[in-house]
Amino acid sequence: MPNKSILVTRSSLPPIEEYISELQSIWGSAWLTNMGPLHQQFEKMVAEYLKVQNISLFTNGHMALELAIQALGLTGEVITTPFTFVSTTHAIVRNGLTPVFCDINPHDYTIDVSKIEALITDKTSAIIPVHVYGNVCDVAAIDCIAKKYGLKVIYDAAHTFGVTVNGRGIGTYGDVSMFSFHATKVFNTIEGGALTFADESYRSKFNNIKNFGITSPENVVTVGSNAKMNEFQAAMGICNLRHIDEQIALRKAVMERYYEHLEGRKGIKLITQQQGVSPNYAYFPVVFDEKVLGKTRDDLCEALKSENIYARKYFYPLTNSFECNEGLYDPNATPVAKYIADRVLTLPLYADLELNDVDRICKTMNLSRFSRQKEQTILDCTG
Ligand code: T4K
Repeated sequence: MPNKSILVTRSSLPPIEEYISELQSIWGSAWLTNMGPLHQQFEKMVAEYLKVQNISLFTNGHMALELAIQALGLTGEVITTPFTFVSTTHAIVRNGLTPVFCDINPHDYTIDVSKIEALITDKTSAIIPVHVYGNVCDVAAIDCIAKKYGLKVIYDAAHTFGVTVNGRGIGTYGDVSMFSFHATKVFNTIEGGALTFADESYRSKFNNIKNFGITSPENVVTVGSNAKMNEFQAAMGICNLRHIDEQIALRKAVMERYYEHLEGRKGIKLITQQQGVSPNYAYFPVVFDEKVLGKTRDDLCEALKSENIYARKYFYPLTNSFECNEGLYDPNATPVAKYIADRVLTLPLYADLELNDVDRICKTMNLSRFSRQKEQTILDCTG
C-alpha cells in the first residue's frame, strides 16, 4: 500500500449541514449575486473579525488588487517585490504600469525597507508590499517613506487573514489592503477576496468598479469590471468564520510540532514569531542551505514526493523570472529574493493535518542528524 498522500494544504470546510442551512434563504429569495443579503451580512461580520472600519468584498483577491490599483488611479512605476504569487505583479502590469522590483530582507522575506528610497523616481506613484506567508512588513517604515514622497501604499495582505499588530487589524495599515479568501487560504469563501481601506470615500469607488462602474440603471461612471462576490461565496464565508479561531488553533499546533522537530537545526531557517504580531500560521516555509546539509531544496522536495508528500516551492521562480516577463526585468537585481526563492520549500500545513503526519514529513526529510543551535540561522545570501 502506498503511503497516504499529503498535499501542501487542504481547504477548511464547515459542517455541510451548516452550509445547507445558509443556502435555504437563497432558495427562498432566488437572489444569487449582486450584493445580496448574505453578502451584506458577511461583509459586516468579516469587517468586525478583521478589526477594520471599511471593507469591500470581491470575487477573488486578484481582482480586488487589480481594481484597487485602477480605482486609485496609480500611474507610471510601482515599487513591489518579486517574491510573491504571480498575482501581485500581474495586477500591476495589467493596469499598464511598470513594476519596479525591490529586494526582500532575509529575516521575514518581506520588502527590504532600506532599499525602497533608492528606487523612487519622479514616475513612482505607489508601493505594493506583500505580507508574505503572513509575515508583516515593516509598516511603520513604509508609512514614513510613503508620506515623505507622497506615494500610495496598497498592501498585498492575501496571506494575513486575521493577523493583528499590537491588537490592531493588519488591514488598517496603508491606504488599502487586499485579502484573499481563496480555497487554499487560512480562511476561505471558496474563491473570494476583500479590500480594506482607511479613506471612507474609497467605498463607493470600490463598490462601483467591481460592478462595471454602474451607479444607477442609467448611469455608468467608470470603465469597471465584474468582480462581485456571490451569495454562495458569502454563505461559505459566514459558515467558515464561525470556526476560524479553532482552525487557527489547529494550525498553531501543527506549526509547533514542526518546530519540535526542526527548530535550531543547522542548515535550515524557519520563520519566527514577529514582535507584537498575532500570527495566523498561514504557511510553513523552510529555507534549506545546501552547503550545510549536502542536499538541495529540490533533493528534499523529491524525497518527500517519493513518499507521496507534496510540498510546494512557494515562491519560486520569482515573478520577474516567469516566461511572460522574460527579458523585461533583471532577477539578479534582487539577490536576496533569488537566494530565498532558490532554497525555500513550504511544507504541508493545514488545520486537519495530523500531528503524526508532521512526524512522517520530518522523518522523510531526515534532518534530525543535524545538531541544534541556540541562535536562528543567519543566511549568507551572497550565494
Ligand atoms: N497575492 C498573493 C500573495 C497570493 O498568494 C495570492 C494567491 C493572490 C495575491 C491572489 O489571490 P486569489 O485571487 O487567489 O484570491 C494557490 C492559490 O490558487 C492562490 O490563491 C494562492 N495565492 C497561491 C499561493 O496558491 P496554486 O496554483 O498553487 O494552487 P493549487 O491548485 O496547486 O492548490 C494547492 C493545493 O491546495 C493543492 O495541492 C490542494 C489544495 N487545494 C486546492 C484547491 C484549489 C484544496 O485543498 N482545495 C482546493 O479547492 O495557487
